[in-house]
Amino acid sequence: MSDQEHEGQGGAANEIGESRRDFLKGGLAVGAGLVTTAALGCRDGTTTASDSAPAAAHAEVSENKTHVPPGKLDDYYGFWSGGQSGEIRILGIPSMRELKRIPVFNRDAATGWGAEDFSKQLLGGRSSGDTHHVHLSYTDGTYDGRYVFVNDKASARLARVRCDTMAVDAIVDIPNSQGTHGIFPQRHKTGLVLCNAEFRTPPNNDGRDMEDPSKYGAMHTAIDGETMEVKWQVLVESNMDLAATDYTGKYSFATCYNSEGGVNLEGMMAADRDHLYVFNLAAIEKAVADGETIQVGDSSVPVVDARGEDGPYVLRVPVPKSPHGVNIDPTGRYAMVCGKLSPTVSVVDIEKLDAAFAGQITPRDTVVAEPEVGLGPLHTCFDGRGNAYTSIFIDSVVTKWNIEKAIQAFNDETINPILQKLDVHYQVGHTNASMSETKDADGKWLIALCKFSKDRFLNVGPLHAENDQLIDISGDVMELVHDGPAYPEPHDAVIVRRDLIHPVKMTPRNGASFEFYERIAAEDGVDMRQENKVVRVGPNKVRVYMVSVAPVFGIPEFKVKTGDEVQLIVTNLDAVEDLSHGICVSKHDVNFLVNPQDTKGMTFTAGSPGVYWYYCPWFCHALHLEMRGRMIVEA
Ligand code: RUQ
Ligand code: CUA
Repeated sequence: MSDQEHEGQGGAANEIGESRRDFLKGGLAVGAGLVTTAALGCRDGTTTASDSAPAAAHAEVSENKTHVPPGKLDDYYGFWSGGQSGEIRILGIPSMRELKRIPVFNRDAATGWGAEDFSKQLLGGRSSGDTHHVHLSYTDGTYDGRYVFVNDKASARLARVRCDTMAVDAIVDIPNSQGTHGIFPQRHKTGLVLCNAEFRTPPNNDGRDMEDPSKYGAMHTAIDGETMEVKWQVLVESNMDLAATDYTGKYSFATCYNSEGGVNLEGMMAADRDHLYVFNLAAIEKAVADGETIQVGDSSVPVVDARGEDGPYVLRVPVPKSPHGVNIDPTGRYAMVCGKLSPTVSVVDIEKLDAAFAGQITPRDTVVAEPEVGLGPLHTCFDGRGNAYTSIFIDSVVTKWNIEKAIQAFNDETINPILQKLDVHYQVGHTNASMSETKDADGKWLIALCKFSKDRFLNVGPLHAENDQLIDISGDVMELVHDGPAYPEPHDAVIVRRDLIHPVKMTPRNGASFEFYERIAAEDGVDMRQENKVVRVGPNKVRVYMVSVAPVFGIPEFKVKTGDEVQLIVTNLDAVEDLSHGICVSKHDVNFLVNPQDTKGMTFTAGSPGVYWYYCPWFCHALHLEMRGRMIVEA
C-alpha cells in the first residue's frame, strides 16, 4: 500500500486532520496573541465530536439517503456560489449532482458568456469576479422563484440571474465601494438588496486622504431588486462583512470585524469588542427623501453619513471581537452573530431593537444569549424546529444548539444548549440548510462547505477539491451522508424546494438580452426571425444576421474584407426542447451558444484573406457535423 493510500485510512487521516487543525489554530493564536487570547479562551480546539459514528458506518447510510435513481429528480435546487470562478452553480439535492453552471462575472468558453456581445457589455470589459453570496428574491418571507442575486467581491458588483432562463440579465457597479461581500435581499417582498463594502476606503477615493485611514469609511448600499438601480448608500466608519435583512422590511444588518479601523492585521484585531450594525431603513429613506445626504465622488447616489455615534440611522450592538456571519432565524425574531475569534454566537432579539434605537435600553441589552459553540464560529442556519447549526472553522465541526435553551442558559449556567457536534472534513466555512433563510425552513438537509479536503479524495495535485458535505438533519442527530468534491471555491449555498423554481425550456423572447439584439436589428431594419442578411453598416463594418434550424445555418457562405469588424448575430429558430446550436468561426476566437428560440451575437475582426469554415459546436442532429458554412475573407 502506498503512502497515499495509507492517508485515506482512518488512523493516518485523523493524525493529519489534527495536525491541520493545530496548524490553523496556531495561525489564529498568533494573530490573537498580539492583543489577547482571552476571547479564544475556553476551549483548546481539540474538542471535537464524539457523537459522530465512525466513518465506515456512514457508507451504507449515505447510499440510501442521497441516491436518486437514474431518471428521477432531486427534491431541491442548490444554488452555489463559484467563488474565484466568478460563476454560480446549480446542484440537485440530495444527489449533489451538478446540473449547471451559470457564468456571471467570468468568461465562459462553453456558452461564450463574456465574449458574446450582450454579456460583454454587461461585464464592461472585465472577465473575472469573485462570487461569495447567492440569495434568491423573496415574497412574504419565502423564495418567490424570480431572481438569484450574487455579489462580486473583486469589482464591487451585484448581478441578477433570472430564474426562468437561469441566465444573468443585469449587473450593477456599486459606486464608492470596494470588496462588496455580504449581500442580502429584503424578505417581505422583492425590494432592496443590501450590499456591504468589506474594505474601507477614503469616501472620495480620488487621491484625497490616502494616508489618513481615520478618514476611511465603508458603504452599506441599497439596490432596487426590480430595477437594479442603486437607490442610496449609508456611510459608516468601519468595514462590514456579512449582511442580513429582517422579515418585515424594517432593518438590515452588517457584521463589523474591524471597528478599530486598522489597516493591518494587528490593527484590525486590537479591540476585544466589535459590533453588529443595525440599519433603520425607514429612517434612512426619510433622510434620503428629505435631502439630508452628502455627495460622494462623482456618483449621483445619495449618501447618508452615519459615521461615528449611534443615531436614528444606525445602531451598533457590541459583540465579541471580529464577528463574521449574521443569520436571522426562521421566526424572524433573532439575529445570530457568529464570533469568529470568540467561541460564541451572540443572539440579538430583533424585537428589542426599537427600544434600543429610542435609547430606552442600551444596544447591548438586545443580546439575549451567547452560547459557546466552539472555536471559530462562522455561520448559522436553522431547521425550523427551534435549533440552530453553526459552522465552526477551527474545530472543523458543525454545532447543533437549541435557541430557547441558549436564551435560558444566558441567565442559568446549569443549562447546556449544545445538542451535538459533528465532525466535518475539514475547516468548514459556510453552512446552510434546506430553506433555512426563509420562514419555511424544513430541517431536512444541511450543507457544510469545507475549505479543505486533503485525504478525502484521490490526489489531483496541489490544488485540491473543496469538500461540500451533505448532512441529514431530519432526525434528532446530524448524520454525514455525502462528500461532494467541488472545484474551488464555493463560499455559500442556498437549498431551495424544487416546487418554488420554474425554469422554462425555450428562451422567452423578452428581457434585457433580447432587447439588446432587437435594438441592433431595428437599426438595420432586419427581422431576426425571418431574415438571413449581410448588411454593410459602415466602410469597415458588417453585420451578418443568420437563423439556424437543425441541421443548417440560414447562410451557407458570406463574404467580408480583411480588417472588417464583423458582428455575427444568430437566431435559433428550433422550438424543440434541448436543441441548442452554437456557432464557431475557425481561427477567429468566435464561439457561442444559441439556445432554442434565442438570439445571440459576437463581434470580431475578419483575419487575413482566405476561407474560414464556421460550424455548429453543439451536437444537435444526426447531420450536426454537416451544419457549417464558409466565411470568405477577401483582401
Ligand atoms: S464569507 S466563510 Cu465570503 Cu460568506 Cu463566511
Ligand atoms: Cu446545430 Cu450542431
